[in-house]
Amino acid sequence: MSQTATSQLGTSAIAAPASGGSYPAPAPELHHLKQEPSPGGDQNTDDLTFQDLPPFPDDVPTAPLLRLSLKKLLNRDPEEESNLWRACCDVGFFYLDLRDGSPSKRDSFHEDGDGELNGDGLLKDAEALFQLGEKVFTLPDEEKLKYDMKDQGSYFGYKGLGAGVIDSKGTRDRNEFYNTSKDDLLGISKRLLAPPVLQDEGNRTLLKSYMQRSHAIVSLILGQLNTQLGLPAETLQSLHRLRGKSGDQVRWVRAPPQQMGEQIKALGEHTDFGSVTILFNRLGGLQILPPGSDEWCYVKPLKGHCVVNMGDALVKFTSGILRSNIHRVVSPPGQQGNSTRMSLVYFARPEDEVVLKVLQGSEMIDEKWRQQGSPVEEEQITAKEWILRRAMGRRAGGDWAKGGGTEGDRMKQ
Ligand SMILES: O=C(O)CCC(=O)C(=O)O
Repeated sequence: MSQTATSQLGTSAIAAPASGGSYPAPAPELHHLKQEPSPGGDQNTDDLTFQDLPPFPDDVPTAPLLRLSLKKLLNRDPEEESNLWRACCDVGFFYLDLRDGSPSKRDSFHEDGDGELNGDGLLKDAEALFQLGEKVFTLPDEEKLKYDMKDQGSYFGYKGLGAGVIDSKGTRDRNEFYNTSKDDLLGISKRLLAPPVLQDEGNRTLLKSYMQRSHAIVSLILGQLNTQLGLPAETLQSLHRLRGKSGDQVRWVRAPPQQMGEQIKALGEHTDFGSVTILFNRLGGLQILPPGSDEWCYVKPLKGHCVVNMGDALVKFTSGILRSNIHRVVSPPGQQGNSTRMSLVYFARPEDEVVLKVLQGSEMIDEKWRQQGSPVEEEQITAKEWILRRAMGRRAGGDWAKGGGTEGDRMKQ
């Protein structure tokens, strides 16, 4: 039986706007995976549900990720800061409640891009970008394919359904991507070829706002991690400046429903290439493999929240103190499986010329390095080279082995 495609925007959608060293990934003590996430107390679960979408089933395994509050982080709540640290070291994934998350007058938040720290604004931008994504993907295939820039050695632009691979056997993926570049949108690099809908100035302004607001959250998280790691002030932030040249991008990912019985993964298991990923999901399908477990668990989408995860660059910088967890995308579970799934991602990456090696100046990182027996000499690779190598290694016809990250033997396929 074939399934009918419905849009996950629903009828009442809001109209608003290796390579080298290997990093052992020990199974940490998952105290917080044994219990329900701290839900921030009092909210009604309806506030967390996308009422216009088919329900997320309650009989599938879900990852009880910690649920952190942007508001509390902005208020420098010590317990929340410690939860953030724990989540970044233990699992490398957490929910961030963006509601009511805007700074009041706070001297400590006046860095590059901080003026854009606005959780509600980011939620609104994300809503509007889900609508814009639909417009991009409903363009005719021959139009979209004009923006596949793989042959020019670029991972920006379009990737068609099945143009990527999900395993070493070369199995094709089941999703389309469109990647837009921060540097293009902020006028730091030249403008990339794009369909008229993405050249529209209103839509460029929206994308720019979303990027700045996502980047501001990334800076906040990096600042916290910098302190916890005992690195010299601003070390991590200085490697990720909003206006520094980098491979930061906004990606839409879209996967149509599958025929009944088909179980091809939309996106194969992987760790993220960069530093911090900010992800908006409405339908299920994202799964993580919790540390020390063999069971893939769904990350249930929560309204008003984004999912944040650590990428490989932070693993390399910290000698594996921070964790980039393996994840993948399968069909949405239960009744959600009839819908086309779309997600919206901001990938923050180190600036292009940053060499991905262990950072100096933190006793904690030095100690971790020593504990690992001061492993093999690190490969000298810049963020720009690393991201390109990994992205191209996951395109059909690319070099799978070169597309690997820090996951090592955590990969199942
Ligand atoms: O679609 C998702 O939920 C996750 C996307 C993802 O992992 C990626 O694009 O790397």
